[in-house]
Amino acid sequence: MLLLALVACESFHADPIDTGRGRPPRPDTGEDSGDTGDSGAGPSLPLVPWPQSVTATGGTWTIDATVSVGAAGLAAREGDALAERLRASTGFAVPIGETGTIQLELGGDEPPEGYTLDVTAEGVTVTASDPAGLFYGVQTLLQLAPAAVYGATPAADVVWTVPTVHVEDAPRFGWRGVMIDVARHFFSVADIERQVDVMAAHKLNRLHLHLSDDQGWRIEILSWPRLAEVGGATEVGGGPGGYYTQADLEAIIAYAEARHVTVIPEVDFPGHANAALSAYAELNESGVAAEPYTGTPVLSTPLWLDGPDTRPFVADVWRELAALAPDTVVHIGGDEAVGLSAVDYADFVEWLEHDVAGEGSRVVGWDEIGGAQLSAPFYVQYWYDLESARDAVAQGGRMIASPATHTYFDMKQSSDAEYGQVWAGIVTTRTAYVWDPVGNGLTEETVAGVEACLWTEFIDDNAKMDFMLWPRAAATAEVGWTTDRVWSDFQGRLAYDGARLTVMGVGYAPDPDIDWVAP
Ligand code: TNX
Repeated sequence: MLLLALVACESFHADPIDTGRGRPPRPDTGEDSGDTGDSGAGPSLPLVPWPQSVTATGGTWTIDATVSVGAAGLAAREGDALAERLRASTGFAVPIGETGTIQLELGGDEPPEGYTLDVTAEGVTVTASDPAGLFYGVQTLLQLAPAAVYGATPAADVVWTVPTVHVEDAPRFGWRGVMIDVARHFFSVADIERQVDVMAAHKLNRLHLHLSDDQGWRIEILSWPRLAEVGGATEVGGGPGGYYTQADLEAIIAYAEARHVTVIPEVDFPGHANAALSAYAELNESGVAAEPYTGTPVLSTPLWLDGPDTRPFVADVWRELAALAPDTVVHIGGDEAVGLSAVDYADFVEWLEHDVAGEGSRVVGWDEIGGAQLSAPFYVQYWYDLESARDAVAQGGRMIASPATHTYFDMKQSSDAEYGQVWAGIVTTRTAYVWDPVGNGLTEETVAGVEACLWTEFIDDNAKMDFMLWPRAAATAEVGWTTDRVWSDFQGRLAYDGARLTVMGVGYAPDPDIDWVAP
């Protein structure tokens, strides 16, 4: 079964550029949902993702020069971030102390990441049981304010009116991710942190970095320095590539963590290993280092599994990577190991999961890992082969839903788009929104969440990254957060998200389904 999936991948990837041929339609995990037609009612409030429960109470509160933030103890970090945002955009002093006109309180009984937000004519209270909940309450408050609140410098002539509301909110899923492939094209620390800001404003909380592939190796490994030095020195198209030092990755992790985004690093083995093979001759059966690969079609050169240095090498890489991200899940890759037998593939994945990662450590693997014998806890990331993903879930894994047909944002958004893939179809904002990760035997409990994936064979700068990620990742954010969804309602609210994205400097794709609002 695994082999069949690999064969299907290989034949498909033999012709990956925009033909749309040769690809069997893949099942989604669930039925279409979130589309009950046009409700006719415009959005009451411009919130994305939509909270679980919102009551508009009909009044207004205004942020003015008297605004202050109250936040103590563990809430202080969230308070500081809010005060900083308000200072930057409004120019007000925004003092922070124990009490303020915006009060952030821990100690509520809200679920994890949940919050209660009250905006009254007098001021604002956010309560939560954890700092992430406070952070999300603050994000909702910011979305209720004029979009200029996201500005980097004080906006003149803005009346900072906020509607009064009572919001009770918590996410449907704990895993609301975006994957960025920094291997096919390299993106700097600043480029990544910029996307983290936009993600966090949409309550997305996982940043999965695809750090190695055939075309490049992007993370410094001290015990195997040529990986970064040689494997990192190229990318698709033959550009200079680049890599993160370990300090760089630690900086990204800290930046993201301050915004309640957990970084999930991935080194992709046993397939997609050409960059590693180009850095070290001894990892090749021929004894000669592989030629660097800079093409766009998926190559997926596998590791030489019988090589005497191969497993020690993989174990070293794993150890260093896991040490960089000590409290989180590490992604072991495992996709498209073209040319390996199902037995050899399973043997490698089992060794990596059992012997290297070790009991109790949480790993994620692409859906092909369902062909191995795995031990929970682990996650399986469904992108293509639902049967294999289900095999993994049957072994106690939880699923991260990334069906290519709805979450692969390297797909074109219209047939006349200048660049992008089409093998999983045209993925419009509506396509990214109208699906559900639960269904077809997968329950709310077995699904950990959702992840949007940005493969970068055709994406080589920030303008393209913005255009491909936004607004589609906002749709993913709502799929991951909101239980009851209605496309026509989202359409209306997303229009206002356009104003926010513009203020944040994000060049989003102006999907013609949306009546975009200017800031
Ligand atoms: C499949 S998804 C891949 C990637 C490609 C992508 C292009 C997955 C686990 N493998 O290597 O970049 O398709 O759409």
